[in-house]
Amino acid sequence: MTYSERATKFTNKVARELFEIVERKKTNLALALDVTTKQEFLNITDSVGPYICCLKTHIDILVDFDDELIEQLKRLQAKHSFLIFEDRKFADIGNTVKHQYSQGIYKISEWADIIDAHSLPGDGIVSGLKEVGLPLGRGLLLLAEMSSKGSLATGSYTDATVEMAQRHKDFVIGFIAGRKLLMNDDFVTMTPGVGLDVTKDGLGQQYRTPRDVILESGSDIIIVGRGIYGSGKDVIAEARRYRDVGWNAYEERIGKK
Ligand code: UP6
Repeated sequence: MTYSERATKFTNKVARELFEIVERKKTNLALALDVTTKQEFLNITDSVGPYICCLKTHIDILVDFDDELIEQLKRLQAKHSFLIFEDRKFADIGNTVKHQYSQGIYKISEWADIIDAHSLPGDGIVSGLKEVGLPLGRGLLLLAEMSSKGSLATGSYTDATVEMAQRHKDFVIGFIAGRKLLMNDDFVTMTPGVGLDVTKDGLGQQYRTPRDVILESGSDIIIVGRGIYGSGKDVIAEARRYRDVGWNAYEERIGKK
């Protein structure tokens, strides 16, 4: 199915919006922006904004975070039209994650369209996040697999994560995983660990190509970080390159190429 056909199937508003943006901007690229200063964060977001459907943040790595940053980020979101995914990887009991999601310095629920969580603690983590996020129209991804070497999220852990998602279809929009995990098209699959030039970093990250991820493995969205903004890279040229390779792989998958 095409992204726009998929969009109509979702009951969750964020999942629908994500695929509508993908189809409108013709990009299945999410940028993983792991920089540590506001200036770099905003500059790169503004440059790459036209080529992405989603901006993935680790807001807690910014050394100079303040509330103004969130206002500036929202302005860039309105300018370029992308969803914001805070990659917080929640992993605690329901009552704790509820506070981590809505309180503290970052007040993630106020600005992040999408968040993610480990399934490790059991269903309570989803229920806790859902109490905060569902009334706000947000969506949750469960980490069913990880891209790093030696990841323990495999086999029965992955299967149980898929079952957990199916029990919470109103709020869980999909998975962080290396491949499409269910034959039906009810969930979004987003895949990190994507790169065209290198196969690993020095700390356990493993890279696959957009073609492998989208065409061979049936994922929906490629998440690319250092492949775009790594040292010496032209961020706009790289973003266009990943957008093009990702989109071509999709067109090939649906038989348009
Ligand atoms: N990420 C992974 N692998 C996972 C889950 N999340 O790499 O299984 C996240 C990292 C980082 C991004 O936290 O933000 O995706 C990958 O960045 P990179 O392309 O620079 O390696």
